[in-house]
Amino acid sequence: MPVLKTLTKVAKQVLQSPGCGCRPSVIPVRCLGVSPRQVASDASFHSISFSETDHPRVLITGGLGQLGVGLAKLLRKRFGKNNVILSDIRKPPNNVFHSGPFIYSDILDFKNLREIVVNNRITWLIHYSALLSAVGEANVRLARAVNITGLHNILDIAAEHGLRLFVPSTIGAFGPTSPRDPTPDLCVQRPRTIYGVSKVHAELMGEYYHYRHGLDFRCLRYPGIISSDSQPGGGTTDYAVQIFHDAIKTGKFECNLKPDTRLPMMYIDDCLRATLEILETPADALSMRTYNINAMSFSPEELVQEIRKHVPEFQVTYNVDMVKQAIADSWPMNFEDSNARNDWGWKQEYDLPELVTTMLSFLSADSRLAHAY
Ligand code: AKB
Repeated sequence: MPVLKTLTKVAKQVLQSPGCGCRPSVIPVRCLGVSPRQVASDASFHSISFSETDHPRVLITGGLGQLGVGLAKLLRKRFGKNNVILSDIRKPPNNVFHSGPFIYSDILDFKNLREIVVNNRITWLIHYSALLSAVGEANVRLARAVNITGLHNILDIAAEHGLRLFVPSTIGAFGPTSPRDPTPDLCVQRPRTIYGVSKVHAELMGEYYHYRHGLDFRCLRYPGIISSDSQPGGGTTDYAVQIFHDAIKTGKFECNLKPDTRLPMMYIDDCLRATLEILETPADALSMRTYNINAMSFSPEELVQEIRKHVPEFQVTYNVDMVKQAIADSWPMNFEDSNARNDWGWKQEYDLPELVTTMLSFLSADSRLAHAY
């Protein structure tokens, strides 16, 4: 057969291979010349036999952000303390350092990452390192490096070592030309932030590696996440976390979004449970690789009203941050997540009243403790 015909046949087979997440149809990554780093050593192509009954060995990148410590806690309960390694480039606080394995890992350093994966026999990689929407706009170069170049390292390592890879995406992966109320899984995605662009890139690259190389890529588009014991860093939805701290500490809050800015939101426990659930779902139950997940949707004025049911004297003023407002105005107001509900039974436990009660009771218990010492 002429060379061109053979190549066309191989390409067709690859493009048509089912997206089942299993590895047999995989053409070894090194043959495809995806990355020169991947031909460096044959030793890195030994296949890892990971049976579903074994506990996974998990690495979490960006572990000191809003979600890493909470996810590590949940996964350690399920898979054992020493099977879940948190990593970051920052120094961990004492409680994190003493709660389980923690190591330094820089996602921009390919060799460092590969060494960690090999030495610790990692089988699942949760990739939380990223610059969020508002901070990304203030530092586009760094956001591009961390969110795009860093992701390329993660994808290559995950493909090379047969890892299950989870990368979060976000409501920020949509833009002003997407349907906003509700936003379905599949629609126009033209975000206007570097964060959003990098997340669409991550969704597409992960799916491409899945269909082309059999990478077990899994992705959830998170709403704004609200947590009591960890702070977000540089997002547009951060107001919905800070408002609880200020309500408890000072009874006053200055909001940087307009009162009627409606965005999808979720309590951290639901977010972490959804993440574990999609990671544990058998590959053949997943009809897609990137899912919206939804829990609730509210505006600052609706959140304030709910908080006032518990803190009646709570005072709120509005001082709009134009950058954040423009970002929020381009994002979904409501998320459509029927695929997640149908494919793997996703269901949130927290609605707005439950979220507010939980946040206020956690934070007031914390502040009572702080005053007691
Ligand atoms: C942000 O506001 O940038 C994040 C997000 C919604 O992805 N919290």
